[in-house]
Amino acid sequence: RRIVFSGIQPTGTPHLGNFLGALQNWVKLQQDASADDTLLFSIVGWHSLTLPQDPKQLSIARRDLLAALLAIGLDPKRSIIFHQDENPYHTQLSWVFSCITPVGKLRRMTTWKSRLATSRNANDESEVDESMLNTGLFTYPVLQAADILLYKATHVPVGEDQKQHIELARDIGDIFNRQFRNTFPLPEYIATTTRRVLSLKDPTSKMSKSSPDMSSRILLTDTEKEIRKKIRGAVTDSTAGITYDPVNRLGAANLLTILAACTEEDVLEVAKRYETKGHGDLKNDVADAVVALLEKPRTEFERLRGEQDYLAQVALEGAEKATAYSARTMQEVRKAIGLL
Ligand code: AQP
Repeated sequence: RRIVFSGIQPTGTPHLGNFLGALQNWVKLQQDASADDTLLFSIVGWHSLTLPQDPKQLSIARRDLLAALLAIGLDPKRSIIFHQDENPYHTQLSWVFSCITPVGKLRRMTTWKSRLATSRNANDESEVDESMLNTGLFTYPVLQAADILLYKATHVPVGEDQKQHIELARDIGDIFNRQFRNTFPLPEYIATTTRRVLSLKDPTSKMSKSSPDMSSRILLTDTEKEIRKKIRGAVTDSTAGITYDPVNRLGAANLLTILAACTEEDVLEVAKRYETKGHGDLKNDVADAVVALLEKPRTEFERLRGEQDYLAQVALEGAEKATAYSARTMQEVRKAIGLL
């Protein structure tokens, strides 16, 4: 019996990277699930606070994200779809875990290291300066471990950038099990077939919701015109012919990755078809494939956005189910640690 858990931050409209790297896989898992399996998909509001958010925009993004999750095909009758911040046990368990997680483990997280790398000391450029970074940025992998283990999840489908955090969740579960009582199964990471989708404007970094450059990402809500324009403007190189070279030709490799993911083919097979073609041909075909892929989610999203009462009802029921489901784990934890 599988218990699947995953989350997404309400830091903006989900993009093609979120969709191909994670969300599409959630829908597949839902389709393939057996009657005994439990699926939990969460909008992780608490996590979004690790970076500054405009409260008004956050509130809208949070609601829209629920509409987007339903629009791609997640079904509240089959999966528990809920706001993490509406189940109080996440932060409670996170605190318990904070108290058994060595600081050294968090310092090894590549997400933290890359944050540090961008935070240089104002007086000495070669020195990193932790003092300007908030504590949440450092400890959010602990909250993520709590998100997962609260439901005793066995499988966690996330993008490859999150793999290390799942390993940390296993470590934390293991520490708890040894120190107190065997409570948590150790969750497994479920990989997606799609590699990281990269920014269309700077293919050395991933496509991201919080990049200020809107043309760097394709939103689930983009119109056909917007999708075509963004793909036409994607950064590629000036070498003739197309090859899949994810080291030296990042822009073209990213477009090939996207096309292969849309058509569910092997990226090298796709690349072969473009050996003698130009970037323009590739971009046209990528645009066609992305337009076709996102058409249904986009229209469904627009429809659901007009159904605010329905969305509120889904959120309420999701939060009730998630809270009820996890209450038992929290009781077990409290008993194990002596706070009952
Ligand atoms: N570019 C990407 N390619 C493949 N997968 C991706 N994911 C994110 N970006 C890519 C996967 O999407 C899921 C949800 O991500 P998240 O909302 O929890 O936050 P994130 O990983 O930090 O994604 P963003 O879009 O870059 O958000 P911001 O800008 O807010 O940080 C995860 O499973 C992630 O792996």
